Amino acid sequence: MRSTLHAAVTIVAAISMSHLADAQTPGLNDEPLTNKWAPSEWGPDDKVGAPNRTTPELVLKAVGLVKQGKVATLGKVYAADAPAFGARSWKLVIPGMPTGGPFGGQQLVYNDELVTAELGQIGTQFDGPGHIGVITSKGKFYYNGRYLGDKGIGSDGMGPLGVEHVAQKGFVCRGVLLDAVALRGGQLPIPQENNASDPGIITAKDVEEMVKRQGIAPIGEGDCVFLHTGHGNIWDPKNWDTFDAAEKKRRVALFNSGEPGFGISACEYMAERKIILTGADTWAVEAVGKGGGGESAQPFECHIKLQTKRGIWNMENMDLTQLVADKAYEFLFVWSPLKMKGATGSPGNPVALY
Ligand code: UVW
Repeated sequence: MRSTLHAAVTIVAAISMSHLADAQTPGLNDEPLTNKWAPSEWGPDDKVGAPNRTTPELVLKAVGLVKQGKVATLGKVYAADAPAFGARSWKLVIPGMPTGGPFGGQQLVYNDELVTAELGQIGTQFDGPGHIGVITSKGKFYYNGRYLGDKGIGSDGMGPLGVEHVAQKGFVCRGVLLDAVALRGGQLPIPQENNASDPGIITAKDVEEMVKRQGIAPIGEGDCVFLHTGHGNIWDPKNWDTFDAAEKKRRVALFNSGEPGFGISACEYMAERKIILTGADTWAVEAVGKGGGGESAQPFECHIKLQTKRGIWNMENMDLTQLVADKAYEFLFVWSPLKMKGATGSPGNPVALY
C-alpha cells in the first residue's frame, strides 16, 4: 500500500516538475548521513530548528527598530487565478449560501468557506520542517534526521515534522530587506543556472554589497532576511483583478517559468551568520533557471542546505512593495505559522513594523 501511494506521489511530482527533470540526477544523496546533518545543534528531539536562536534580548533589539509607527502587511491575496507552483491550486466555495441557519425568530443565517488547496504550500506561504527532504540510502531524510515512514510520520500528517512545533515558537526578529532591484538597476531576470555572474543570481558578495549600500548593520544571528527581486510584480499585488484572463494566463506562465533569487553562496553566507528565516517576492526565494538549477546546476539547493540541513525556514510569495517604497531596510518582523497539526507549511500574512 505504502509503495503504491509512493508511486502515485512520485508520478504526480514527476508530472508537476517535468520542466526540472533535466537537472535531476538519478540515485541517492547520502550527504546528510556522511556530513552528519543530524542530530541538529539543538539535540535529537528538536522540532523547531533555527528559531531556537531567538532570545528575549534579540526580541527587544528588534522591537527597538520600530521608530515611525508604520505597519506593512506582507501577504498576497489567495485566489484561484493566482500563480501556483506545479499542480498546486486554490479553490474556495461558500457551501449552501447561506451555509447555515436560520436560527430563531430573528432569522440569523451564517456562511462558512470550504477551501481545497495545498494549504501550507500555496500563495504567500511558509516552508516548515516537513516540506523538503532528501532521498538517502537510509530513507527519505528530513530535518534532524527524521524519515518519512518513521513512527507518526505518514500521509495523515508529518508528526514531529509538523509545522505546529515551529508555530509554537513563532518568529519575532530583525527583518532585513535586501533590495536587489536597486542593486541591479531594475527587475532581475530569470537566470541561466550554473553561472554565478548571471544578474538573476544573488551571490554572497551581492548580499554584502546590498547591506553596505543600504547602510544597515551586518546580517547576524536571529535575523529574518528578505530579497526584493521585482519578479513578484509579474503577480502584481495591486492590479491583479484588473487584468483579463489572457493577461493573467500570460503572467502566471512567465512568473512560474523560473525566477531570480539567492544563489547557494548567498544562502551559505547567511547560514554562517545564523539567520533563522529567508523570504522573497518569488515562489521559491532561491534562483531557479529555466533548467531548474541556480548558482549551481542543482535544483532547489538552498532549500536543502538551509531547511533540511539547518532548520532555517523559508517564506515565499511575499509582497515587499511597501517596504521597498519606504526604504524600510530594517524592521521588526512578526510571523507565526498556523498551528495546523502535521502540516508541511502554513499560509499567512506576516507583518513588518518600523
Ligand atoms: C518546492 O516545493 C520544490 O518548492 P517551493 O518550496 O518553492 O514550493
